[in-house]
Amino acid sequence: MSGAGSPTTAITPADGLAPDGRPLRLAIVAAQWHDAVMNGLIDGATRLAAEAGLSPDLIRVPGSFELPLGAQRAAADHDAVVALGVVIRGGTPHFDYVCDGATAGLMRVMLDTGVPVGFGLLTCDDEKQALDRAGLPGSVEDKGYEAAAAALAMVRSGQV
Ligand code: DLZ
Repeated sequence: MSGAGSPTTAITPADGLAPDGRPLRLAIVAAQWHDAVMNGLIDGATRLAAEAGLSPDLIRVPGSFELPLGAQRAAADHDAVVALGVVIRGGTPHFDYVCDGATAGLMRVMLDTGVPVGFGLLTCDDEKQALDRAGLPGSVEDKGYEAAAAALAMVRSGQV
């Protein structure tokens, strides 16, 4: 899937406010595998939050397979959740099980709770693909930032 064509709407502090004027509660739920890539994703989501005037809560889970439960817990007391993880293909079908479980679980959390979950799970063939999407110096995409923007956009679209 190409990242070309992603939305370019600028984020303003108004995007961080609930209709009653209080700041939105934003959680970043982040797996702990592949440190360098994860740091880039978390920085990207945090940068987006700062542009919206928000200080997100950072919740770490062991791996991407644990993202749905982390997101479900966060959805209980946040207006939006950003789920971040990196899974890199190995030599067994394990990759597919972790990616499928995490993806289906995150969708279920979003639909069951009605709380937007930004999908920042990188599913890559190798580390270079992940670094290219991590929002780091030299990266071509910034998937943590994009996932956070999507979560806030969904909060906004539910308010109209
Ligand atoms: C086990 C595993 C493997 C092999 N690879 C990754 C990975 O690339 N990225 C990731 O986020 N997590 C990985 N994990 C850990 C699983 O997501 C999970 O944490 C463990 O299976 C324990 O439930």
